[in-house]
Amino acid sequence: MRIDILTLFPEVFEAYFGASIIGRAVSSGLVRIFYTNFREFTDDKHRTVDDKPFSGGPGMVMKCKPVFDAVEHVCRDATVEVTRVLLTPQGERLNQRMVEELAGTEHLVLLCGHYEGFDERIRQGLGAREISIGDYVLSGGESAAMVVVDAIVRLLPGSLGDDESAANDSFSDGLLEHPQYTRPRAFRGMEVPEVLLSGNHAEIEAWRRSESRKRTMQRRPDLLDREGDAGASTDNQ
Ligand code: 9D3
Repeated sequence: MRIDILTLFPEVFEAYFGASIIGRAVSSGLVRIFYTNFREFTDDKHRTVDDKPFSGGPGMVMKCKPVFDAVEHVCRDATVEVTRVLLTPQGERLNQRMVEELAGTEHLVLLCGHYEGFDERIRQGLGAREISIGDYVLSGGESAAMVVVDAIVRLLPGSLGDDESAANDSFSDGLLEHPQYTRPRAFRGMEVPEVLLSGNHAEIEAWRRSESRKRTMQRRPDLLDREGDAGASTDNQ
């Protein structure tokens, strides 16, 4: 899979994408990630990527030209279908079903905005899918792009070690994860539940399922409402 990240701040991706699961996926060639700075596609002395909104108002707006040119640049040799994603607070809210869809694409272009947003003609002309990662205000699309890439890359076959298998993930069965413990058996007076020390695997499994349900009921009843529906495990997160 190829991922292009278009941004004014390419350097912010280095540390996170160099480490852990993503770093390993990049090193092993499972995913290639390229960074392109919109500023490379300006031609004025000040390398201007933003401008004042027509008819006034607060903030600045990302200009069309550097954005269109950057997208065309990274798509120029594409032999496969390219999926374009605009990260914006007005987008469709990201969930695991969308992540799975994106993980199935061959070439993804992620556009990170800054300032108050993109000139509307970027939405119009680019044929991009618009994605938000949730209902809170970020200062730009970069951290959202990291979230999207992280969620995608761990789904790529061969990305996770056997110990990290995605099949057991909280959201793949639509319930929150059960409590987990490691040594020691007692810490500051807090004990590990007896059942987990019993060695009775059927009983342990039943305990875990019941704890999962209890925790989901308390914290995320919205997830339980959809259980049994087609696609319940993924389309509501
Ligand atoms: C005052 C209007 N604001 C819209 C809510 C302006 C605005 C705030 C923050 C415009 C852009 C941004 C920067 N945010 C993103 O680029 C962004 C984002 C987010 O803020 N929340 C959740 N998902 C995303 S994806 C990109």
